[in-house]
Amino acid sequence: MLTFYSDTHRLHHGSELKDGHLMPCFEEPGRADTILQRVLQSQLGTVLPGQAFDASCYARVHSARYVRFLQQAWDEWQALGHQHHALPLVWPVRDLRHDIEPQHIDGKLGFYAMDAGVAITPGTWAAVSASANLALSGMQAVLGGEQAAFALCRPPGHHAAAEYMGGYCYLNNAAIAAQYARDHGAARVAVLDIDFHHGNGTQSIFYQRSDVQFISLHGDPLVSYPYFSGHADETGSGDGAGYNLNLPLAHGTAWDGYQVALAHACQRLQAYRPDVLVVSLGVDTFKDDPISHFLLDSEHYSRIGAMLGALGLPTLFVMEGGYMVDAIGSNTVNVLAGFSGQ
Ligand code: Q9C
Ligand code: ZN
Repeated sequence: MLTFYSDTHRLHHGSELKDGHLMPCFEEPGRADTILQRVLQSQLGTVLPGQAFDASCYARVHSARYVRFLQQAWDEWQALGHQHHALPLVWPVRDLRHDIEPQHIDGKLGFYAMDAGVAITPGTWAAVSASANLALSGMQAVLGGEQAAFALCRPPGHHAAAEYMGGYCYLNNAAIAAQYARDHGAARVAVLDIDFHHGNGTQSIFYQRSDVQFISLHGDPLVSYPYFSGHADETGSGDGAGYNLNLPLAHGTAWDGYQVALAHACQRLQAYRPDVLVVSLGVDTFKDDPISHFLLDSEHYSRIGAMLGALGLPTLFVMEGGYMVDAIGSNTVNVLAGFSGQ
């Protein structure tokens, strides 16, 4: 399997609030390093740098003004004399105004964010655009005839929607790749999201569409981030009615429960008959993950890979979360090797 990787991810490492203290984010450069190392060690296949794509490819799923905001946010922040990372601190919840974009950067940060896990740093735009380009490069390879590819994206993407960032995500790499497939000949695309957290951004982007099916297995939002999205009654609307499937799972779900839900997801994927499958691959379902609550063990990732491989679909894997840095390399590669029957 081809892997697409770029060192540019290193330019971004945000800060987040932990117990009231500003700390380096769990989502950190060492994550991609560990995964790359394991890809190389296990001889999964060739590692390629990916290529540049125009920001207009991102604007097929994000609004143009949101992409412009991401591109310019650091400069606007720095122009006010700030040196440390910018973080959103005020949000237009419920009856506050959503219809007027603020001019001040403090207002824009809240306007375009769902939480405070998305610092803007000097290298954020370089890193997030390089990350999206890896997903696009991977999709290009799959459309070109590769049975599967792995986009080693960092920062991740699945919490980012058309006009907001959140949960360490800025550009929605999986959605950008899925849309690219639609724009280049695929009639139907499915996105299967197996990150521990609900892929609210991807769901939101495709919620009213029948040409992209979205299926997510995740921690029940009653007790897990992102809390405000991911319930089973979110099934799509308009043309998209019936094309969104959420499988929220209880706190403490282990392989026996997980496997049943994944088998159900696979049945629904088969029934949809997509031309291409995008897998939002998070390994924060691991038993020792520091911010999640499932109990999967390393061998289960091989089983997940085998179940996905049995679908026989051209597949792009897009890296999402996973924070137990010592284990995410082997767990990720177990999925990919399991898929390939290795
Ligand atoms: N104390 C992804 O896995 N914060 N994002 C959780 C932990 C947000 C995770 C709080 C977690 C976002 C891509
Ligand atoms: Zn996650």
